[in-house]
Amino acid sequence: MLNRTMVITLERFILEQEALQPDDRGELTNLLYDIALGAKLIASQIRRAGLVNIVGTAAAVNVQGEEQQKLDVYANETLQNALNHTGRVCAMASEEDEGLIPIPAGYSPGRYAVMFDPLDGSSNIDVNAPVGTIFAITHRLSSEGQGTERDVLQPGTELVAAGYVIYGSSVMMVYSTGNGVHGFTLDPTIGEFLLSHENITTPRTGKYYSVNESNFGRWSSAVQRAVRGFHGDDPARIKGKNSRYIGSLVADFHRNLIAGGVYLYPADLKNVHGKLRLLYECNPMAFLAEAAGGKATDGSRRILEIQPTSLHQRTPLVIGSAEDVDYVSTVIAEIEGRP
Ligand code: FDP
Repeated sequence: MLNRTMVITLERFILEQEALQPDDRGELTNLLYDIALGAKLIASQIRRAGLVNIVGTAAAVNVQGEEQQKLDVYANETLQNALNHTGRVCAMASEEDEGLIPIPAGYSPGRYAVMFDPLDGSSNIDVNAPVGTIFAITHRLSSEGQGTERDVLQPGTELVAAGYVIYGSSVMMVYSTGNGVHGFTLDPTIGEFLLSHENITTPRTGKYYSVNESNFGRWSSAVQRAVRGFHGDDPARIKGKNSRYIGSLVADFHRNLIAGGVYLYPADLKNVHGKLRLLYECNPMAFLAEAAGGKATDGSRRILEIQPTSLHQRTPLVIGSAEDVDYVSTVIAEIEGRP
C-alpha cells in the first residue's frame, strides 16, 4: 500500500545518490547540503525583501561595473559563510568578487572548488520577479593547501555537480551530479527541500524561445536569421515558437528546461563576447541542460568544452532543447560559410 506520509528530502535523496558515487566519501553530499542551507537563508531574506528596507542598491559597484543590490551582497556573504568553514572546499569564486575567495585562516581547505553566481537576475529584485542562485563544483587539481585559480579554471566537462535555486512563486533547488537532473521544492512550513521533480528531461524541441530582442539590430546577420526561424520564417526546417523572456537566466532556463525551448544570449555590438559568465552561469546551466538531454553551445562550440582562461570570462550562450540549439548552430554555420 502507498505510504502517504513518505516524503523524500534533499538530504535523503543525495545520500541515496551518493551510493552511486562511492569515491566521494559523503563530502559531495554534505557540500550540496551546505549550498541548500545557504539557499534557504537567502530565500528567507528575499521573502522579507519589501518589509525590511533591504531592497535597493548597496551603493557599491561589483567587478562587472554593475550596481550591486543589497541582496546580492547578502547572498554572496551567505554562500561563502555556508561553505568556507566546512573543510570540504579549497577555494570559491563568485560572480561578485574579482579574485579567488580563499578559505579563512583557521579552517582547513578541502577537496572541492565551488563557483557561484549568488543572485542571478538581480535587476529583477525590485519588481518582485524571480531570481536565482547558480553553482558549480569541481574536484581540486592542486594537491593541498589553499586552492588556486587552476582549480576553478577547468572546462565544464570536469564539473562533478552543478545546479541552481530559483526563488519564484515557490523556491526550488535543481541539481545534477551528472546522473539525472532532480528538482526539490522548499516546503516553508518545515524548512526542507522535498523531491518534487525526479529525473527531469527536457523535450527534444520546445514551445518557447527566450532572448532579449531589443538587441536584434546589434546581432550578426546569422543570429538574426536563426531568431527569424523561431518567429516562423523558416517553416520547412523549424516550427515558429512563442516568445518568453523574463531577463532572469535561472527563471528563463527553468521554464524552458521543463516545457522545452531555447534561451539565447548571443554576442552583440555592445557585448562582443556575449554577456553571461562562463564559470558562474554558462557552465553550470550547460551541465544541467546536457544531463537533462538538451544542449548548450556558444553558437558553434559546446560550452562544456571551452577552456576558461579567466575568472570573469564571458561567452555567448545558446541553451535548451537539443533540436532548437542545433538549429541555431546550423543556421550560423551556413551563413558564416562553415561546414
Ligand atoms: P542580471 O543582469 O539582472 O543579473 O547575468 C545576468 C542577467 O541578469 C541574466 O540573469 C539575464 O538573463 C540577463 O542578464 C538579462 O540581460 P538583459 O537585461 O541584457 O536582457
